[in-house]
Amino acid sequence: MEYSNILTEKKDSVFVITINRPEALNALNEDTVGKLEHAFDQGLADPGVRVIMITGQGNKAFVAGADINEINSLSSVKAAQDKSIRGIDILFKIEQCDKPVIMVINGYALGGGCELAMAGDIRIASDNAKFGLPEINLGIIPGYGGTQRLPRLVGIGMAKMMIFYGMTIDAQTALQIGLVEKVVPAGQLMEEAFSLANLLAQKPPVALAMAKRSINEGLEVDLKRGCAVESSNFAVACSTEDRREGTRAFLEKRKPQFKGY
Ligand code: CO8
Repeated sequence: MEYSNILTEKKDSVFVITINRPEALNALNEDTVGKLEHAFDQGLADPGVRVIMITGQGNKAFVAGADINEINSLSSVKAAQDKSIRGIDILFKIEQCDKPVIMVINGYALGGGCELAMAGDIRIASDNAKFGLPEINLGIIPGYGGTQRLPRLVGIGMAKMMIFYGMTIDAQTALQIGLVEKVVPAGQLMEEAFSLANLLAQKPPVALAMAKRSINEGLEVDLKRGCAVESSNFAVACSTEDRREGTRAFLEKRKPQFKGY
């Protein structure tokens, strides 16, 4: 399904979702959030989709945050909390799904945009991208999980610096502190993102899903329980035909042909 503010495209086994409100620097209003979830569900449900990419339209912004007009007109404490919980739930869906999600950050990733980016598995950014959680300057705090995911990614001190001061940092700094995994020239962003996605699409999907679950779930518990989570997921990966194929291919000194089960 196509919407004006969310575009989707399937290229082989990669599903690309583009947030398309360039006139508002792709800010997430309620309508866009709902359609983003719908598009994401579409990618998840399609068995031919191995990797999901999320990006922003144009060359200026990934997402410049939640829509400030809507935050300005929030009418009650409950409305604010509901709005925050709705966004948080969608970002959990993105973070916890079994398919790898690559965030392709083509410009400003501020506030809710930075929070969206942090819910992905891998972040690749153009060299003109800028990151920050500037909510403090609006008299609020991050509300889509930013106070939780930023310190997990970059450490407590840097997260407090960025959130307390509402700092904006450039792509190279984001790379240095671990907020993104790769920075490329703006003109090469999509090409590089597809090359990352296509490599992932060739990996055995059950093993990928088990690796993703193990890392995500393991980070929420102590080391011993995390290793138990890994062990169960290891067993699931071992039950696949792809395990037989991967190990056989190694022994036969050839490239594996993974089937996806
Ligand atoms: N919301 C609504 N409109 C926006 C937003 C936004 N977040 N960001 C930009 N726009 C609009 C501008 O109002 C402007 O519209 P118009 O042309 O009609 O005046 C248009 O986009 C272009 O923006 P600028 O003219 O400001 O472009 P500049 O190049 O001068 O500046 C910036 C670019 C620096 C990115 C600037 O637009 C900016 O600072 N934007 C706001 C960034 C921000 O504060 N983001 C955080 C928002 S709050 C948030 O995300 C909370 C998340 C959790 C919410 C939980 C529940 C709601």
